[in-house]
Amino acid sequence: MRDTEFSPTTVDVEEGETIRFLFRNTGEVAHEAYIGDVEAQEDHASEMESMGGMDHGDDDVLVLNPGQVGDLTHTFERSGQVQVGCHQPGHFEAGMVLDVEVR
Ligand SMILES: [Cu+2]
Repeated sequence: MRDTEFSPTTVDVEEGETIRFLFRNTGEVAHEAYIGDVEAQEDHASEMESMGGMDHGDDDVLVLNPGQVGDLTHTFERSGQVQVGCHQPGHFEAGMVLDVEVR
């Protein structure tokens, strides 16, 4: 995670594959990683707004402060487009998204 992008910005996975994503926040502000399809990203964005930037009780989300390291494990059940988005205010809109192509 950088301010404000993921590196890399795309990754290919196989349908049915379980991936452990390792994140390191090398930026100077907090960043988030939320795994979901495009619709889920929109739902999560409005959830974040209504909850004042907090999201609890979701397994597929991680927030890292500058310098922190963390991981998320996710199984990609279906082929298609999935995204890992950062929904700290303005980041997703600025293009802070990792596109996951499930083949
Ligand atoms: Cu961010």
